[in-house]
Amino acid sequence: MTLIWGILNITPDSFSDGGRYTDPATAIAHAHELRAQGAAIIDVGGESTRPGSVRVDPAVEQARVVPIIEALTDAGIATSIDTLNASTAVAAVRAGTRIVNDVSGGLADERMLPAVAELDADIAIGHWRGPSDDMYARAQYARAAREVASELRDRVSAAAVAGIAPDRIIVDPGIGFAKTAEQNWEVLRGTDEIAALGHRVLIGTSRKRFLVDALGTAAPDEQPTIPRRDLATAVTSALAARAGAWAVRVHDVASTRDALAVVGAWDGA
Ligand code: PMM
Repeated sequence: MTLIWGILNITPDSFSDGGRYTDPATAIAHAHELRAQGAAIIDVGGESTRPGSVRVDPAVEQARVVPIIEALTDAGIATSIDTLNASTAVAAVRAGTRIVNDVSGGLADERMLPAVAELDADIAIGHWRGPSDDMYARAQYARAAREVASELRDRVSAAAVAGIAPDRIIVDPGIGFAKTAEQNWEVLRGTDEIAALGHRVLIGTSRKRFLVDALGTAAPDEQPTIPRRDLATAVTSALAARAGAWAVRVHDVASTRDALAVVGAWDGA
């Protein structure tokens, strides 16, 4: 059964939920809600990676995430830490997190992989070609799924060289990171090539721009609203589950939980 990671962005500027959970009590309440809806892991982030976002001081990032992780750990809720910074990964694991989610796969901070090797933690390695502020300039592929798998393999090797055990590694094709809409679909279509790396596969499509492009507009003046993005997310998450994803990372846990339940019924699980 594919697991659900519920997103908790404690940032003023994430693209779909920026500013909603900057108050700790609100953030903790939202995590409990995501958990009750079926999230196995709450993915806590204190720095936005949205296109064009600017970097945050790691001290600011840690001040945002550490108290939340401590509170969720005390409440028995499993978390991951969505960060590019080794120092934040270390602080989060000390506060109780068991999974480091680095969308750059250790490329943004050269201390990340050696730091994780020292910790009692898993790592999700994302496919990444450079910082968010100019990542679309790097969206050049001849065969997107194959190149993403091959570049992920390089990062998995780097993690192994740093001393991270293979069964600690999760791979993520980084949907939306240095990829055009068509390239995102091509990578999703090639999920089996990512799974062939032999690690657990995590996929995050939630509310991303390429879904809006696929939906189009129903009426000339109709904007792609959050509920429409969440429906598209539930469908892509169900398809990712069929393609072998170990987990999907989403904002709206309830809709994806229902979609995964339908997949399970179809499969006779
Ligand atoms: N996408 C975002 C942030 N973190 N982590 C993983 N592992 N995979 C992703 O695709 C991913 C991520 C950007 O989305 P957000 O701003 O809505 O959190």
